[in-house]
Amino acid sequence: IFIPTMAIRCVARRKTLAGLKETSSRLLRIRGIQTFTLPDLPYDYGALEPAISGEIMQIHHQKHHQAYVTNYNNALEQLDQAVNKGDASTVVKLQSAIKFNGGGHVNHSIFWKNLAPSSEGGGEPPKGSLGSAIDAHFGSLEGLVKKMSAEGAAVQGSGWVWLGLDKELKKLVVDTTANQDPLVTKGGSLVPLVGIDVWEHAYYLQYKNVRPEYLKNVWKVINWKYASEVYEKENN
Ligand code: MN3
Repeated sequence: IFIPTMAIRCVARRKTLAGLKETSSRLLRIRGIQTFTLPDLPYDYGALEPAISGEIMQIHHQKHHQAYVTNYNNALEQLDQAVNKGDASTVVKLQSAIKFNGGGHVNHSIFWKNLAPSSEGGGEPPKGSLGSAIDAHFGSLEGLVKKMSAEGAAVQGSGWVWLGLDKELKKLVVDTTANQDPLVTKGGSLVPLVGIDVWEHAYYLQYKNVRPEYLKNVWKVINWKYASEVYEKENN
């Protein structure tokens, strides 16, 4: 009599557990976690040559950026589960992976738009209000390029150098960030106009350890038209 009762209890408990699992996964599907996808490049991998090689662009986009997207989505899925379980400690633990991989996705999505083949206007100096603002803040475009190249070369380890607009102060700023920190980590009113990736993976295959040489050539494919559009939209 004892043994069958145990067996029935076990089956009943298993059913309840299975039921719970099913319910929670259905809830997850209903809530539908928003995932991110790798954006297409607006040009061919080889289109930025000779400034940036096709090999660098392909690996940078398909491997590096894809890894940030994949790891960001994984971290967000884990965050969703931790929040649902009320696991406060795991929620906090996930923050660094979210900042790093989410920042990597945000920054690279901007970076691809900051570049353009010279046949499509890459390297052509900015006109209009951004051009005037650059002259007013940095003396000339040459002055800005010199400043950003020097600050980008001086970033220790991996990071980014940025031209940004401070929306509150209505002025242009040059700043750097470490790792994959987006510009907004330096101030909530900062909007990125041009971000240059100074991680080794952005230049090493072509320029080896000579980061200043990469920073000299990258300006030949900077998309000032895109930066001008963002500036005109945000500077109001
Ligand atoms: Mn990169």
